[in-house]
Amino acid sequence: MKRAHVTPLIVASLLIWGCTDSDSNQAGNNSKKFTPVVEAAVVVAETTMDGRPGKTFGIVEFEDGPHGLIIKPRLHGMDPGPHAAHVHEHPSCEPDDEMGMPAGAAGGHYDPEGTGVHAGPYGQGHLGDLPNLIVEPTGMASLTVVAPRVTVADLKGRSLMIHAGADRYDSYAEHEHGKGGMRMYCGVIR
Ligand SMILES: [Cu+2]
Repeated sequence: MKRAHVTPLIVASLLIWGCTDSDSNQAGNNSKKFTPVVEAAVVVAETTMDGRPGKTFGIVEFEDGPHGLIIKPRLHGMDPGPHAAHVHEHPSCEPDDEMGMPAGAAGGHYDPEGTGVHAGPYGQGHLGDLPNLIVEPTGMASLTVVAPRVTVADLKGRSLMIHAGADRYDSYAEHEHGKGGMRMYCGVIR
């Protein structure tokens, strides 16, 4: 009995897959609206304290989707685990010598409405709060995520910051623990 239930499900899935594939091929011939478009991309580099360009790890692509900003990392050679990711307000990954902070010139989290609240991508605080970037044990990050409140237009002329640790979206915690800690990787979004 179990087999009789499972087999039609597999067949149905294959049929749906087949339809989708042929639909998108047709759309590709007749219309541009189904063609995937990279609307912005940023090269991600290691932050440094001497201002010299750090090692690069690949790119992150962005596009506007029906449910928000689609974020597609194409990165390798990174530290495995979850990393906090934010849009920071200034287009610079230069260090702040006075604060002794790598990528300090990027400023704080992009917060055009001045909420002062670090509430994550689904909250009502910083617009620049993005989902954590997941780096696999191999050092590769390729998992696509969506940030529902932000658009490609918000990103241009700012920076993408990827921190050493995970983001707990805690406004009240010290930056080192609640928001990902050190500014480890950075790229200017043009
Ligand atoms: Cu940040």
